[in-house]
Amino acid sequence: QFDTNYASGRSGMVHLFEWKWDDIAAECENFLGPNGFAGVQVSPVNENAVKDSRPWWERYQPISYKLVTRSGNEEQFASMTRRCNAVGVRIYVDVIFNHMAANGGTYGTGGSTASPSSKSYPGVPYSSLDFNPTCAISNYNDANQVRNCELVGLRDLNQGNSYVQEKIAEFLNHLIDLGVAGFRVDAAKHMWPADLGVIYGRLKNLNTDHGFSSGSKAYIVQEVIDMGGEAISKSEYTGLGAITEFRHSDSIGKAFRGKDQLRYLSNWGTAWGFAASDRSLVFVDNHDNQRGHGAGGADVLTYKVPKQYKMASAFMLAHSFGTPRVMSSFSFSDTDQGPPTTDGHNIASPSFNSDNSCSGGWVCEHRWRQIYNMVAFRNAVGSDAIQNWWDNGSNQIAFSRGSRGFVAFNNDNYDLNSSLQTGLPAGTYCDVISGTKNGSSCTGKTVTVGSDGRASIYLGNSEDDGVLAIHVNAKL
Ligand code: ARE
Ligand code: CA
Repeated sequence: QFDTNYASGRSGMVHLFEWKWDDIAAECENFLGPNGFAGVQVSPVNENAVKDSRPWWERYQPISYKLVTRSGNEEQFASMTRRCNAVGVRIYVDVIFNHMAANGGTYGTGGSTASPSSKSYPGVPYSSLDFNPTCAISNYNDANQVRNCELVGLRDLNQGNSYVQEKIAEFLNHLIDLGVAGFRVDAAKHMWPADLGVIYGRLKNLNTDHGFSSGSKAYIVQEVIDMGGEAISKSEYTGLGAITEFRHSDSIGKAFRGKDQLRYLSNWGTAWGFAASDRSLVFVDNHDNQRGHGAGGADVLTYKVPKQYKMASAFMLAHSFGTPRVMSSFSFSDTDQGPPTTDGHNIASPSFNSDNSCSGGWVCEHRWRQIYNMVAFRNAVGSDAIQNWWDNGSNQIAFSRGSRGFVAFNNDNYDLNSSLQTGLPAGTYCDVISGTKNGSSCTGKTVTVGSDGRASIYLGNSEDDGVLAIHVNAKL
């Protein structure tokens, strides 16, 4: 099912990677709700194996379906969904049911014990009968192996088994009862589409007590990495729901790193090999490929390359293609490193600076003006089509969204200085990249649109941000 269940007038999902439930609830009320964000992808909610060094990836090793993790317990989770839904922000849970913890994962964040070496997880309970025979995935050209063997040693559940199906459906339905709007299905590529169909078919409608209209179904985005050249293709999954479109991450990274000219982005979308717009969850980076895990490779842009990252994020949010997800990271130098903690174990809360940005080890890309103001841009332009495409024949491009918004990019090593058709009504607009509209004034650059819709657009190549954006709600 691929309707996001967003509240009307909102867009933009943010992945608050490793945040605690209480902090997410406050973020919905204080920042995401007021700034027009539509949803939050949260880190895994169910009990995971505790690893001594507390790496971020321990959360991808389930021990049971009890809702106790370093992010909080069930009561805190329930309070978060209630508080976020109350301000129009939906919650999407990263659910892991391809596998259980690998060898070494003997106790969990909720106090359960397990014996992965004998495939015993009493917290569910699962026994060896519920798993596929032990074998390792080494060949992605063999679909049977990818689905029936173990991903990096993680004990592989058999989703064809009716008891396993029942336990998974119970887990997901419990989350639906608690008010979630959908799921990110981890490692979906490693499960048979037919088995997923059975499991999704058992899901309840969303909980109307949380403001969902009756008959609403969970949004499902399946993690299927398909860069081409392997046995498994995303088209096997797009009938069931949306997929994570990794080619978008790869292509947008290459473009804004200057490995592809920006003028080629004029046909951005399925012509680039992406799945259909409503089946594509799109992102610049995700929690894996920002640190060299998963797929996307060296060209993926992250917060570590801020100018290009902001340009790529602005392009993704300004463009009509796909359902965009903004990554919100903690800063890291070591790729295994977990989130900021108070004592090596308990996750620390973010703190906030007067310019909205975060401190305390949290990067909070979603609190960068250039990013949250583009969520507002996206909400302002709605479903208006891309029009007035312009490029200079290389890396300067611009387009409008109907007559509601206009955006320009300069990735050349010389200034952009042109009179361009913005599609907008005459008036003076605040550039929401260099500043913010504040009452009747603008803290950044202004752009004057003439009665013919044209404006003189200047974007110096040495400016902090290589993008300029104006929209009808930022008219002065
Ligand atoms: C950790 C250790 C391993 C150890 C294992 C078991 O790092 O050394 O063997 O534990 O003890 C995350 C981390 C893993 C971590 C795991 C469990 O990334 O490093 O293992 O948690 O703690 C494939 C999958 C795709 C997967 C990526 C990472 O297809 O589903 O690999 N992504 C999801 C999550 C991850 C998570 C898991 C799955 C597991 O987003 O965060 O792993 O739940 C080609 C293929 C891709 C393949 C890619 C990389 O591109 O097309 O399909 O992605 O190569 O192999
Ligand atoms: Ca599997």
